[in-house]
Amino acid sequence: MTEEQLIYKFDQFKHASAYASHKELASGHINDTFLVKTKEEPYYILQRINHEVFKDVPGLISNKVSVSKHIQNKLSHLPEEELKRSVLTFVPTTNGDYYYKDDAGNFWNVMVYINDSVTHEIVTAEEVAYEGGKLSGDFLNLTSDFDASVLIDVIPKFHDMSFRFWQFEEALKGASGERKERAKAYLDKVAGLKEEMHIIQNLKESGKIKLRVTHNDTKISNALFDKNNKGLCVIDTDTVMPGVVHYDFGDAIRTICNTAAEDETNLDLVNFNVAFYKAYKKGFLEKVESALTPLEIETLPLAAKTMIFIMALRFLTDYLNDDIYYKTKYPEHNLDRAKNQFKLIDSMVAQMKI
Ligand code: GN1
Ligand code: MG
Repeated sequence: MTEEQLIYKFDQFKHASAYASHKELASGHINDTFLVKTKEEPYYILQRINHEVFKDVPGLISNKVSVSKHIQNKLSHLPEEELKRSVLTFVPTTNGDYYYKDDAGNFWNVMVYINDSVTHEIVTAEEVAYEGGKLSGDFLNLTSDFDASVLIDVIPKFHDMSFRFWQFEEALKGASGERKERAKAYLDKVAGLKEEMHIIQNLKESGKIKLRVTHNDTKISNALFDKNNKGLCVIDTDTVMPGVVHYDFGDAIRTICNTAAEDETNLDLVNFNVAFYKAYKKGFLEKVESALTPLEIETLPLAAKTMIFIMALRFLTDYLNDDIYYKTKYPEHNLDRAKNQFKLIDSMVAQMKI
């Protein structure tokens, strides 16, 4: 895309001052994201939503805009500057929609950029784990009175274990001999964990744990911090939809407690940090404990194991499918991600005795 094309897309939205420059932010695996600097602040985030992955983009936009508005209302007592740093602000187009569909059929949306913020791909300070826990706990807390029935399922069965197993088994049937061979060492592991990895789903289906509004992609790089490690806001609310508390707790732990990046290939560097687990859990429960049942709290360690596993399974499935879902930088990238997550499970199990 040329700069001119990008500016054209950006100019469909009601931004406060003129375009100055942009750069791509390449950390997501699905969408294309750009930081757009304007002549004056605020700056903006321009994003192309991948409509191959997200089949109902207008529904997705409506989900995240209404959840943001709900949180803004709940935080309306805050001074304006603080409010703008505590929740995402979506920018409408000149016709008042919150997305623009271009002639090629791509969907775009714009958010106000939160200045002087940092993200962490890997956590190195316990305080970040604790603050991260407060952020995702507070997200659940602030959305606990949101009417989840108005939300669409942006990706049906997103964290549904049986569905992910079905996709894995289908991928295995169609995989090339070479990829199947390379994935072989992990097949027994997947089979061996199958029953345990369905426990949370079974509790959900039996109604023993309740559905609430969940973020569903709480990896730590989806949280903004200030320069003093204080949590500001959760971002990337594309997958906001009804879910269980375990999804948000588990996916955050998956990334916060990994001593390396999710695609680190030196597995000696991949270990589960128990101190960060405790710090995250403390922050999380401070914000949301009163809304949780004893059963939900009891099953949080299992949630962590389950969410690490589901990502391992999804990466492995995409590898077997010749990388049709996640962006990859080299041919074995998805397999490396899967190996990394399996190592993280081993390290967690060894230390937490789960
Ligand atoms: C994807 O695109 P990104 O990086 O926000 C994925 C998440 C995974 C994550 C792994 C819609 O998120 O479920 O946890 O990669 N999102 C979707 O890093 O599949
Ligand atoms: Mg995401």
